[in-house]
Amino acid sequence: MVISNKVVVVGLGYVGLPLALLAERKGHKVTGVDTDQSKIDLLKNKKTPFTDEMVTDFLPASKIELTTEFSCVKNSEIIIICVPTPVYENHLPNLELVINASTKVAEQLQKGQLIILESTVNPEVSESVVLPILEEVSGLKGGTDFYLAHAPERINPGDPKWNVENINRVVGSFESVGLEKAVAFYESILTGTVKRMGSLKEAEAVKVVENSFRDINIAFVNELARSFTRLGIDIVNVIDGAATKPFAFMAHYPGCGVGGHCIPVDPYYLIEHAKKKGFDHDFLSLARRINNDMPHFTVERVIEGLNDVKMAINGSVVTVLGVSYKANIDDCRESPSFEIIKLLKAKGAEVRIYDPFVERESNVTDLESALKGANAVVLATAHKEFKTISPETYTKAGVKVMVDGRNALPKNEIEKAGIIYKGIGR
Ligand code: SAJ
Repeated sequence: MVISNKVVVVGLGYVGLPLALLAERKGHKVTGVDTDQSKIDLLKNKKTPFTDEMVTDFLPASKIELTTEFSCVKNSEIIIICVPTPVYENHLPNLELVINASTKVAEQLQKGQLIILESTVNPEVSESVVLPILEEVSGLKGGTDFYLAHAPERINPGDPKWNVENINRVVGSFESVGLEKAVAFYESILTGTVKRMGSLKEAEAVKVVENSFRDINIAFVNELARSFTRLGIDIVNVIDGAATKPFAFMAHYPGCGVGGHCIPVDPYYLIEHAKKKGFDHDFLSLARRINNDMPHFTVERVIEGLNDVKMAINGSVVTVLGVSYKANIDDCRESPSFEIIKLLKAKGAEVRIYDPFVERESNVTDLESALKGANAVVLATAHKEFKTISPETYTKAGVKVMVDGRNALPKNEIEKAGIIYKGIGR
């Protein structure tokens, strides 16, 4: 059954924009709302402030309405909130954008409308923060006058295989009418499956659990990397070996740190929420500490490498290649590169920064000037361009030490070129 709804998507970032374009392609009448006028102007000119294949493919032909005004909510049927939920310095969840968006939507709320929150939040936010705002500001009753569901976003930036259309989703609500309306909407746009959860809290918990699962697994191999450095065992080879086991093992790989707007953030939502209920997630907190300490371990590797060539880090020129939090995208939120740069500078190094995807954070404009005269190089992001640099390029530039923060480079070839190689666990 083909359904066509009037849909408003609030927040046109990595999550909202691909979703808005997909809903349009599947026959819905879509309006995109964003409070950032410059982003709206950019999108009206068919440009996007970030890299995403689906957006690049479908934005040019799209006819979605684009506005900063929430008045469009009035005559819509489904409103989907996709605003960021970062953490404060103390890692507590920052719900300001969710609260602002919910309030603006509530001011326009009409009977019969369905609101779906896609932003990642800790359990209970939908029912204890969003629902009360919607009811108090609109004067309407949730579950009878309007409906609320939570469908945590699962966008994976830069993933060539999994996209907003084919990724399976979960949906939860506090009553069955809203749940079924939300399930019907997602089933009308997705080729992936849609799983009904038992409550708003269960749907919220799915997201923080799946990302905490990833964080603890990365922490596991990061701890192994530090241990195997002392044991003289190549952790990457060992993980690849373990990965030949066809069941009960899922490979994760050590690195110079864990960045992004999901993995290093979402576990804190669970940690802080459970703490308020009297439970301390010792294990999740330890995993966060292990992962947050990888930039420090990476800088230790720089110091060791320079020591091997009888140089001090103080006064050395160290080039950091990569600021994005993961390869071949321009997103540098929570990137470990920033901590690595800070630690290197604190040790007295002159730090050069080069990332072809993130010019605004680079202090050199090309690879040649990034490498020329550098004593040591840290590969912090495994961008395609960096993986094809020949060892000779480094030796010609005078580089003595290579710290491979993503274990992405040919260790033997680099060592054969007479450069000290330090990996993360190899
Ligand atoms: N990282 C490691 N070792 C690993 C995997 C990742 O150090 O084995 C680091 C990355 O370098 C990066 C950070 O962790 O700095 C996060 O990497 P990520 O691959 O998890 O990328 P994200 O943040 O884009 O995570 C998304 C998440 N998707 C959603 O939240 C919707 C996550 O749930 C996915 O598991 C992940 O993509 C994925 O599988 O690629």
